[in-house]
Amino acid sequence: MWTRSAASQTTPRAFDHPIYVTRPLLPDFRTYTEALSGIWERHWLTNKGRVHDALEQALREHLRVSHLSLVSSGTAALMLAYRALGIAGEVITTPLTSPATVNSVTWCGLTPVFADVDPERLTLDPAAVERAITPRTSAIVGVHLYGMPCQVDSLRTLAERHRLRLIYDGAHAFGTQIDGEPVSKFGDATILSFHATKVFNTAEGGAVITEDAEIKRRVELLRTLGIQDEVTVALPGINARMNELEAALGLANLDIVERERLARAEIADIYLTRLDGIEGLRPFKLPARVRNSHNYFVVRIVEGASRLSRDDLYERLKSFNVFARRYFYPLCSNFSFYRDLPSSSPVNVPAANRAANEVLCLPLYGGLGHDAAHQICDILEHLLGKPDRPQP
Ligand code: T4K
Repeated sequence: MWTRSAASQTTPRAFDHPIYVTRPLLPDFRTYTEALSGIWERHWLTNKGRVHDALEQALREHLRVSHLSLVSSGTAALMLAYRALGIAGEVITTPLTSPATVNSVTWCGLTPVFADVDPERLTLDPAAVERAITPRTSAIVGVHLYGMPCQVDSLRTLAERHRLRLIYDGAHAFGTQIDGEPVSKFGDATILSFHATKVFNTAEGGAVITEDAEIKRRVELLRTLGIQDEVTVALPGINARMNELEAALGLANLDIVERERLARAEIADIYLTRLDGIEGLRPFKLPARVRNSHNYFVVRIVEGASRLSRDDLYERLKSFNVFARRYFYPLCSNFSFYRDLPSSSPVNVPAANRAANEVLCLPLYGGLGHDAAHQICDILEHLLGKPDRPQP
């Protein structure tokens, strides 16, 4: 059991260097440069290179999915998925997400319609989705936010009943499983982001996953300008390719990603144990049946119940050199270019508005180390008060 350090009795010390919300996973430098030497020898840099294809295959096996197509980013993956599925008209989605989820809808000439989230899970509330369906609705885009899976059974039933396409933004859910089932098996397609800040990264990159061979075929045409062969352009595609340098980073990172996930799990355990009982601070926990991607460690600072507001805490942490993040504040429905949509009214999305004002992501990455995690807990105790629970 953790015994409180002497440091927490007085003002804890600040870090002597900035501690960010995350730090990209990187392989041993030599491992990466050795992979690069093959690329140099082959003089093959992009357009479905050998390393690219090897990474696709390795990820298919790692994630246990039928089809996985690498692309240049999670945002591109979303756009290609909407296009490949022939989505038109209105798309129901959550406002509590990265701008990528919603802006990609807009970039495809579609109209986002916001539905509220479940107040505890913070993923789309199926009842709110049902209320948002109109004759113009063609798809639902759910986000497995912070690795919390959407209510996949209810959303599937809803999508089938109303003949809607179902797409999941799994940018935070690399390797997430529900009862041992890969989360990317649900829906017509799932997208992943391999941005530097994701638990598995290729610096920039992403993927579209599907069980449907025709969707995969269309995604792969669309990611490469629609070019089928030298004289046939079959679809109005864009350039959303992943290059060999990124794919090589991915292959090397894939070897160490499970070790990283476990190291993050240990840090998450320290946070959970130490922060339990701090007044007004509620850790965001995934159900036991979910295998956690550990992309983020999220707490909610409950308005009125905590000694500091979420925003004051966020600022005070900076004075200790701790740079937590308020993902996803401001809420997408409050952006200047979305707030006039009828579905953006705070009355329509109250749980999302509340969460956007309460959520704080604490630093989480394997290299953070246990001592630093304890030091962050000391700082939080100092700022918010000691846990209200029996002391050892
Ligand atoms: N769907 C969802 C639900 C998403 O969250 C995202 C992306 C997407 C879709 C789209 O995927 P991509 O198209 O991006 O592949 C970051 C990422 O840029 C973004 O990928 C991510 N979500 C979002 C949640 O976070 P910022 O603005 O927070 O990034 P930044 O640069 O402030 O980085 C955060 C911290 O990480 C920094 O304070 C320091 C550290 N860092 C960052 C980078 C890039 C490093 O130490 N090294 C680095 O190279 O957006």
